[in-house]
Amino acid sequence: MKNELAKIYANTADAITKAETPEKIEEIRIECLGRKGALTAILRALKDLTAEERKTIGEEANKIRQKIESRLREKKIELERTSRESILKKEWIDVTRPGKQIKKGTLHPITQLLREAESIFASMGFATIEGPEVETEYYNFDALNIPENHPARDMWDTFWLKKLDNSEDRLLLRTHTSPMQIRYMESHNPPIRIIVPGRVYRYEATDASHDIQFYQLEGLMVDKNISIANFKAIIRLFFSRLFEKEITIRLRPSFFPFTEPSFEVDISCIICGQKGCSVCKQSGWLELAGAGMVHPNVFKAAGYNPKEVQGFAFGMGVNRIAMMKYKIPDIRLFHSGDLRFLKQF
Ligand code: YSA
Repeated sequence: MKNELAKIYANTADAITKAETPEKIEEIRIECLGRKGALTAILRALKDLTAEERKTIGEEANKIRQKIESRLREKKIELERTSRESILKKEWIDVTRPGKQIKKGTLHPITQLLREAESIFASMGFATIEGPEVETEYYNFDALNIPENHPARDMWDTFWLKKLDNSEDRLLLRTHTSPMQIRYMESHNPPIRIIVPGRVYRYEATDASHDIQFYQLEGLMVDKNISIANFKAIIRLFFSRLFEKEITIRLRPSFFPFTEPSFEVDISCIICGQKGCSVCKQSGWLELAGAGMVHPNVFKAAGYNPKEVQGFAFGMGVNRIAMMKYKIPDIRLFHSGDLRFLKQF
């Protein structure tokens, strides 16, 4: 038995020396000292020996067990330390290394222009509100004094939508931001000073200055004594601040069913300084908005008494203003998704 004990110790010590992981150490411990381990078997067999043998073999077996236990402990500590070190080595991060530069995107030119426009109007006391892009026929046309079969509807042909319920009103993609004049006046009393930026849709052929979806910026000011002079002052100040230079305004007579009188708003050409160029078609003027004094029928539709209030309204084509400001030659570039275009802003 003594020989057997010496063999068990030699084999186990050898295995411990060669072990490379803490898991291997546990395996060796079970093989030697576990319930069915080699040394455990010898300790169990002691009872069958004589008293004399039991004493000497027992003492020897216990000594070997203690030695093996202490070698297992030491080796396990050593292996755990080295494996921690190797993990640290593997996962080491050089915190002083310069990071990878994350490419920053930029705001779309239309968003940039709208933010600037909103802040200029806010400085003149105008609140910014938004409205639905899916509109009813009533708000887009009827309430704006454009009844069914009115020839003005041809100017604003659009995309009609299928109705989801049994409501009377037909649905469409709004052709302008003007419906928000009615919606806002229905739920607010004068004085009113609002702008309504938003996307609008038209069913028409596209070219360099016409798209089927674009942005408009509606404006509405209503109070007791509002005149065209107020409009002219505000719009001139707006364009001068936006283009960062003195701008001259020209109001040209026009027609909109929801304003009386109505006019187109031209600004002095900022590209050529009114000398004449291809952008202003040699005229020295650029048309950027439609406007007018709010029609009495529009006030009536919104529940106001037209004898008590007056106001002006306007609708600017935001894309065309952005084209002027950033010198963009084709309106379709805004929706092209072309990064070479977008990266310039
Ligand atoms: C008029 C009077 C008011 O009291 C209030 C608003 C208005 C404007 C009116 N609602 C309207 O939509 N007029 S408009 O059809 O002439 O469009 C206004 C501006 O939108 C134009 O001056 C132009 O700058 C732009 N626009 C029109 N069609 C466009 C377009 N921009 C790009 N693509 C198109 N297809």
